[in-house]
Amino acid sequence: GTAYEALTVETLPERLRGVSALASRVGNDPGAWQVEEVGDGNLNLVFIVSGPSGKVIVKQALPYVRLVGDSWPLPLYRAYFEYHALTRQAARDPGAVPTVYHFDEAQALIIMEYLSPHVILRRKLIAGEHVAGLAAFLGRFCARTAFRGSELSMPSPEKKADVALFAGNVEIPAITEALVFTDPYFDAEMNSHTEGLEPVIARLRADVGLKVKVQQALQRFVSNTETMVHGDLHSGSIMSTDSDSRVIDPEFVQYGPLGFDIGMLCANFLMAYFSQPAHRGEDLATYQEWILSVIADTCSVFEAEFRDLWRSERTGILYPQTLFEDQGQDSTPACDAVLAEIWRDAWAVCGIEMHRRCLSLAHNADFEDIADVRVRAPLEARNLLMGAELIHSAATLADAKAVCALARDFNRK
Ligand code: SR1
Ligand code: MG
Repeated sequence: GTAYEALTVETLPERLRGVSALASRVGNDPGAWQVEEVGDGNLNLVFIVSGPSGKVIVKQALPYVRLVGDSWPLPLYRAYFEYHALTRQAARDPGAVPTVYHFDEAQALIIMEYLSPHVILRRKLIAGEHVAGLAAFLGRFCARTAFRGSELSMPSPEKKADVALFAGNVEIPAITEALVFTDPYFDAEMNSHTEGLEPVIARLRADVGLKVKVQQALQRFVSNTETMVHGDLHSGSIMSTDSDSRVIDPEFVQYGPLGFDIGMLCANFLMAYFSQPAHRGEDLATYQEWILSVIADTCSVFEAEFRDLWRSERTGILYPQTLFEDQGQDSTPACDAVLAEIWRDAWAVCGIEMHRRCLSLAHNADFEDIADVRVRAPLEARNLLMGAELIHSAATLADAKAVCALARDFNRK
């Protein structure tokens, strides 16, 4: 194919005119296409291409980190892994991710379904909007992708081949290893934080026990290839209407711990929760409780779905029926033990994600949109302290309801 070249609004119609997957959905005359670049993430170009017959999304990787500039190169091959992640997620949880129409490896480009009237969930949470069915959708997505991407269900040779395939996605996990698991806990070059947080940050960095627990979580993240994780499942990676949601943007895909995605997801709901006092008026308490209900329900749906899949789809090499059910024995204690490890990993990742979004590179709009730092800092402090509590007590927390109770406590501090 032609050598890679980043698309622009101007060049896209001419360069993609021969792609039938695009023309058949938008219209055959590229002269009639309208192109808008709407990427608001940290890494890629995202175009909406509209024509007389419809709209599609054209997503193209840039050879550098968009947030930082060309001083930080980033391999284009990440689009290849994103494409393969989307196909696996679509198979493991049908309808949960946008349909892919076309992939061009040389151009690091994916053409996919335009979701409408979906918007980024983070914006809805900041605006105080509700999404019906959100917890059920997310709980099922996390459980299905976790279970069906693991040796609980996948044939072992297929799983190993997949682990080997995604092991080629090197630079992207390295971002998570640094920005999420390491940089918050020392004075790293790209860090930034809201003025006023210095005493809290000093407290976190002085806590050797905390750093040990974070390193243990990192060790599991880099060396435990239990399942294919989305790898960046925050509220900016979910698009919703008032009653429908999809998961997007799996370019941080890798094989990792079963509890990684749900842990990161819960962190982003908790940050939405802690930031609400700056965004809401009279409806503050009601809306904060709705966010907590989403956390609790997502986790209970995850657990119910995981147990259901355990009973109905446990066909892999792990905890085989031959060792349990076929001998008239109940495998529930084994499932309980797997879930206990999932939650231990999830709550540690949750706390770590709560730290990195306030301390390292790439903060989130929930807090960043609070212009007055005197308002923002105390809200971020609650979030940071609760994150530390989650990391310390990850192995002993009863359930998501206990996490919600903790959030209410820290929200009052
Ligand atoms: C340099 S990339 C920064 C962050 O953006 C992505 O969305 C991931 O969350 C990553 O950590
Ligand atoms: Mg992203």
